[in-house]
Amino acid sequence: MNCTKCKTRAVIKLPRHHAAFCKDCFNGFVHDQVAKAVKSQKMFGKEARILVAVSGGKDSLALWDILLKLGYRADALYVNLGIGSYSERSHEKVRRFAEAIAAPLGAALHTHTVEQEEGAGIRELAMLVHRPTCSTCGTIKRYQFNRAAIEHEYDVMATGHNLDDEAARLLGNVLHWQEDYLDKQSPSLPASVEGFAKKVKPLYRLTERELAAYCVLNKIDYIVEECPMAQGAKTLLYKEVLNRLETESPGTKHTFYWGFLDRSRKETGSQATMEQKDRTALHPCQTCGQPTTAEICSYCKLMTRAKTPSVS
Ligand code: Q46
Ligand code: ZN
Repeated sequence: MNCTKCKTRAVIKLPRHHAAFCKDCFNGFVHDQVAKAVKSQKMFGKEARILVAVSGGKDSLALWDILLKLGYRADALYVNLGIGSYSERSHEKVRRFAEAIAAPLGAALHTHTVEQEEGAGIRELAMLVHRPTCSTCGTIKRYQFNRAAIEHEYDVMATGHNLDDEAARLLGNVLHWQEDYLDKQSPSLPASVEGFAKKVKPLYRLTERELAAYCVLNKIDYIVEECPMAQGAKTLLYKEVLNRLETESPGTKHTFYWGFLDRSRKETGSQATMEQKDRTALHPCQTCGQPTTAEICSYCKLMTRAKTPSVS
């Protein structure tokens, strides 16, 4: 099997693109896909200061690497959730990447430690507030990423969501006809209100397999296992189903997700109005000042509940 572009020996085959690539041409392909995503979704310009949300997994570390290689000013934030040895190991991967690859390119790593800042690890906090671990985790991560982006004056926050993540999320939203979520499922969410960072997903054109290959070929050491709390999550089932369809019929995931993006772009008028409505309903939280639709934001409510001793 030879590289479709330069005809030397290929190291990876991409059936959905009817192509095979050698290492250099594959890196070029990955970088092109990210550059196209950034341009077509108007994510950020060359001068923007970007904050990448890193977890130690392949997607977020690949994203940080690609943005730096493309010449962007990208720092990162790692949130240590305090999930035993999983968090220790993922933190170590991020630290090593930051020291060996990011720092020499002038990029910095910020770290937020949940046990230190919120007083307990994510599982203990979830038990204290009687909520599922992942929803507690989502509230804390969203809050801390937005806060870090605003406090350190980043123009945009980037996450490592890939095509598999977005297609699985779309499938879940369609299966349950969650129209509100469908309206907000976009690779680029603007910051139309002060105190709310713009959010982008520059990897939405690349699959999990392509990002894993990018890390392996470029010797980016990442944590292979999923967060232990992800076990049994519906998203994993949707990904499995989409992978079966992809094997039978290459290109299914991108036709599904990009078709959705094309259709929602045609309705941008109504979508922009909805977003506007959503954002204008926001005002500063009375406790912390971050944007919220209620008087007190969900993070402050969560922290108040966690600190209030329960009466049994
Ligand atoms: S990190 Fe957090 Fe995920 Fe782990 S606790 Fe759940 S939400 S599974 S992306
Ligand atoms: Zn608040």
